[in-house]
Amino acid sequence: MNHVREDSALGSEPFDTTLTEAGKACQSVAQTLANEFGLNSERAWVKHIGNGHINTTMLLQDGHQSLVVQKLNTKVFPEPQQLVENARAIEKHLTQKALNGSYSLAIIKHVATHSGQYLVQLGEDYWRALVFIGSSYSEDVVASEQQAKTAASAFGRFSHALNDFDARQLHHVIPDFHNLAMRIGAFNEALAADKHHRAQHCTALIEQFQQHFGLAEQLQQVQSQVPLRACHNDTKINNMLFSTKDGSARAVIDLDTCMPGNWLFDFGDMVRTFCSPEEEDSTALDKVAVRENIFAALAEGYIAPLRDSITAAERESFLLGAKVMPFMIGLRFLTDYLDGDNYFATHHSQHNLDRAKNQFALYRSVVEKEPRLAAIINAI
Ligand code: ADP
Ligand code: GN1
Ligand code: MG
Repeated sequence: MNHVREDSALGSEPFDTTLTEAGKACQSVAQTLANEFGLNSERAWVKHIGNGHINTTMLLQDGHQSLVVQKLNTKVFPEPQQLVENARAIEKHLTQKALNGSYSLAIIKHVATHSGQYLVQLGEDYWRALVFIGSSYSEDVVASEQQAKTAASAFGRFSHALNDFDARQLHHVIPDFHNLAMRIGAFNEALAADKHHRAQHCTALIEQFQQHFGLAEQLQQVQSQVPLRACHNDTKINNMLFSTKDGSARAVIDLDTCMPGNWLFDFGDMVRTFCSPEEEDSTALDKVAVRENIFAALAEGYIAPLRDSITAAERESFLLGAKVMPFMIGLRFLTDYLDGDNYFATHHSQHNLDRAKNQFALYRSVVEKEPRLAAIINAI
């Protein structure tokens, strides 16, 4: 459980004279951001929160107020302005829904600087601030059927609330984000270059992935039969905040990849991150498998709020999404491993390889259980 108490950063002494160089740099960023976003810079203090792989997320506090501040990863998001415009457009749409009583989750809101900007440039870095959603926690592994249903239902309510949002107004902040054929192309390039001579350490895994590249064609065919939707595109379990009071859903967060897409990807990413009893970088591959009871709870939770708008072809596409997501994210981890770990945050040199093996094991489990999982969806 990634649990951030509102007073947790105050446990550290703000003006510790033994600060390391990195600590001093953090302290100076804290003071500048506090100034920009209207906190008391004399008392400002930051601490890292969350387990995201892309941005650097911190809690900024001054003893009275708390804000989430994020340094945006500009290698991944080369146009941070567009990312903020997308997230703010969704924020406005959801706020409207909340006002007319049709959206009850908390909404991720951007905070403006005193001069009305939503991005602060410090050197080459871009920072933004979000309202801190207190009394909440995120999870990296789903603990129960109830939790799966709660989280999936919240993602379903989010998808439903975006049903009348014109997806075409969103910038393509990462073009081809869920284009498997393009991801296979990127993998082939990384493998041909093999810049770090790492392919020799994973020949068997490379072959296993290669044997299933036909999935890309299957996906293209199914995509031509389902509607284009405004999608979240990163519905992993730690992009959901739960209430510390009663475990109910507080908010859908991390709206950075909201773009036009298909619901099969949002469904599939939930299967990828809810169903395994192991974290996505676990090396206990014998334990990596789809928990069918969790799958059933998430399918029920997600489909219920969409019941009036989902098409038959879309419902049928969900199982393909459940296969594609672990396969595609696994392939992206493997590509990054071959490429020298330039994209995802890693903690050791095998990290992306461990994740790729884990995701392939999960993909295999979805394939093995396909008839039973299809029956579960059909029964809803
Ligand atoms: P990343 O893009 O790196 O995944 P996220 O936006 O998902 O970054 O944030 C990382 C983590 O920080 C989340 O999993 C959550 O635990 C915490 N977090 C992010 N935004 C908020 C918020 N507004 N309120 C409370 N916690 C948050
Ligand atoms: C990244 O930002 P985060 O950690 O929620 C990635 C997703 C992957 C995920 C794998 C912008 O998500 O696409 O599915 O890691 N986000 C981006 O855990 O690439
Ligand atoms: Mg995230």
